[in-house]
Formats: sequence, C-alpha cells, structure tokens
Amino acid sequence: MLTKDFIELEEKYGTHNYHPLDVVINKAEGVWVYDVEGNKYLDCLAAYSAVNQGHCHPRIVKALKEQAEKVTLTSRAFRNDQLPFFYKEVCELTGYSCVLPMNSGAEGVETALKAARKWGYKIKGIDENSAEIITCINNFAGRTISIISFSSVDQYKEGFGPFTPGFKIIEFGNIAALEKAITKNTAAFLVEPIQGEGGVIVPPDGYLKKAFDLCKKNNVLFIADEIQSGLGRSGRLFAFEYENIRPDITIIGKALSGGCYPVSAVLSSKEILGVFKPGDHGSTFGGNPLAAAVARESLKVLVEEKLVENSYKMGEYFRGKLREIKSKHLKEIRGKGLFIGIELKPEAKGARRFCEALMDRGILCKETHEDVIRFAPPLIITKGEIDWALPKIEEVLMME
Ligand code: IF1
Repeated sequence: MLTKDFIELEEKYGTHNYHPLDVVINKAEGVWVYDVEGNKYLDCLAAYSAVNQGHCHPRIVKALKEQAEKVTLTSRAFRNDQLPFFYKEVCELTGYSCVLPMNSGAEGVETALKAARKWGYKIKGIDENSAEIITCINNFAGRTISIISFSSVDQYKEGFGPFTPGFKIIEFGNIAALEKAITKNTAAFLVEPIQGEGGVIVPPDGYLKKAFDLCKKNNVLFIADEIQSGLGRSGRLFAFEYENIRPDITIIGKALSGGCYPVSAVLSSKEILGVFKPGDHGSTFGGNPLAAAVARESLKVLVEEKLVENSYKMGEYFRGKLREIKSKHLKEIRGKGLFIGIELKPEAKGARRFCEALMDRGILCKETHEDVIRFAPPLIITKGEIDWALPKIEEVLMME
C-alpha cells in the first residue's frame, strides 16, 4: 500500500477532525520517523512534546513490555505495586508533596479545576456555587466541554454550547488585568507559563512572579499547566522555574510517558488535593500499573540522560542559528529551550506551506495559529542533527 491508499482508507472511515500533513508514519526511533514508503524525517514536533525522550526510547519500551506481562490494570478499587513508587519518585523529582494521577492532559486540567473549586469552598470559604477561575486569552488546555468553555478560540467552542460557567478570561502577560479580575470568589488562576497552541508565547519577564505574588496576596491558587511546557521542554524541568516560583498546583502529561502511553498527573500538596475524599473523583485507568511503570522510567530517562540540560543548550544553539537566517518572511523567533516558535509576517501567507516544504525536505513540524512554525524536537536532539536541519530550514524560509 502507498501513502495515498492509507490516506484514502483513513478519510473513508475516520472522522475528519484533523487536517494532518500527508505523511503516513510506520516506524520511529529517537528523533527520526519513517513513512510507509521508507522516507526518513527529523521529527520537530515530538507529538506535541509527548516524545521529549525520543521515539520508542529503548528503556521506556522495555519498562512497558515488562510491566505489560505482569499486570496492566487493577482499577483503583485495588492497589498495585507500581503506583506508590511513581508517587514517591514524581514528588521527589518535582518537589511537590502530593500527586493525583490521570490519563490525558485534559483530564489532568479538569482534575485541577475540581480541586481548586472544592478548595475554594472548603478552605477559602467561597459561597457555594460561586467560585471563579481566571484564565488567559489564547490558552489551550484540552477539549472537554468545561475546558473549551474558557477558550478564546471560536472554532473550539462553535456548536458545543451550552458552556460551563465560572471562568473569566483575561489578557496573557497583563498583571493589571489579573489584579482587576480577582474577587473574593476567585479560587484560582490557571496559566500556561509558555503558551503552546497560542503560538509559543513567552510572557514578559517577571509576569509569572508578579502573578504568583498577586495570587498569594489574595489567597488564590496559582495553577500552572505544564502539560506542554514542562518536563524539560523549556530548558528547565518546569518553565515556571525561570521565575523562581512554586505554583500551588502543576499539571503534567504528555512527556510523563515519553509518548508511550497516556499518563497525566496533578502535582500539589496534601492541603489542596486533600479536599478529595474517597468517591469524589477518579478514573478507571488513572494510576494503573502500566502507566505508573512507564512514567517512572520516563522520568528516570529525563534525569539520567540530562535532557533538561540538553534542551536548554540545544535550544539556545538552535534559536541563535535561526536568527542568522535572513528571510523576508521572518517576524520573530522566540521560545525557551527546545520550545521554539518562528512567527512569520502576514505577507508570508501562512505557515502551513512552509511546513509542507519542510516535509518535502525531511523535516516534520506543524504550524500553529496560521503564522507560527513551531520547532519542538525530542530533547535528545544533537548539535549535528540541528546542523543537518538548518540549511533545509533556511532554504524553505528563503522561498518566495
Ligand atoms: C490536539 C495544540 C499542542 C496542552 C496544554 C493541556 C492539553 C494540551 C498546554 C491537553 C494539549 C495538544 C492537544 C492536541 C494538540 C496539542 C497542542 F496545538 F492543540 F495546542 F500541543 F500545542 N494543556 N495539547 O498543550 O492535553 O488532553 O490532549 O492530553 O490535537 O488537541 P490532552
């Protein structure tokens, strides 16, 4: 079967809720993926940062296989022997003292929102059913009805109402707007330390620190959505570390499994997550032993292979080299670590055609927000691999 046959089959039976590039992948290793016709590509998306450790990392795949042969799912009606170690190791690595495991990122966010609301009622003393949660324009936190209720992108909401009340949307990076939005009913402020889908938007220096201080002053929980920016992507374990803050709640997902399995988690304290009593919240698959074993190994790989450090170093190098490219299409090159966005001028007529041209030259990446090309390769990428890609990126950016 050729590429077009796979696409035809997929289009025939599948729901058309995506517009993927026409490459059909059937093999992957490290930073490289291969299509059904044997072409090789450098993966500069890393499954939206889920594959930070590289595709099919041998250690993570081994952990997955070994655990799969022992026990995969117990449900939380019973205990399993992997979850306690996952709890301990994730807390020791991240500096949090309590964790709640889920599966997808969106479920992690929903969990954090539920915790924040309940904390608001039980601990802060907000009147029943009046808790408010503040979020930012251009946020992306998943696709559930409650999460899209605070999206500022029309397409994500169109046709899916009625929406969940209790959210306020303010400008990202604007402290005065946050100050104005906080009321006695505010339970939490939910923010991506670097907005991913929004176009790899890094807020002004000092913003997160000021927002954090403002939250503390007003007894408002600061919730960091580090599902995309976390676990090394930004060149730190967490992007919030650049501003020396410690969010009350941090949500992780994606790379928590190295892309081998859906695993997410909410990190916080006993005081906050302690609002959940048996029966309040849960999930059939959340905290299953397969997920826990895979996540444990994924975190070990991140630390032992020094991927956070490599992300910082290679990110600096990659962005520095991209800045040397003299293309009339370039508006801005931004990011932290290997979380890189290239914003094109409106006259460039969209980022997608550049992504397609990159694909033809063996580099896979994805446009975001019309005009931004995102480069977010696995964090194991080497200088040599970046040097291989640079002339191709330059050639594409020099197109008419
Ligand atoms: C899709 C984007 C990336 C996220 C943050 C929570 C979630 C995500 C900061 C939810 C998910 C995804 C989902 C994926 C595309 C992708 C994406 F372009 F849409 F924004 F990565 F940049 N918080 N991001 O980025 O996690 O439930 O998906 O596990 O196609 O929707 P999830």
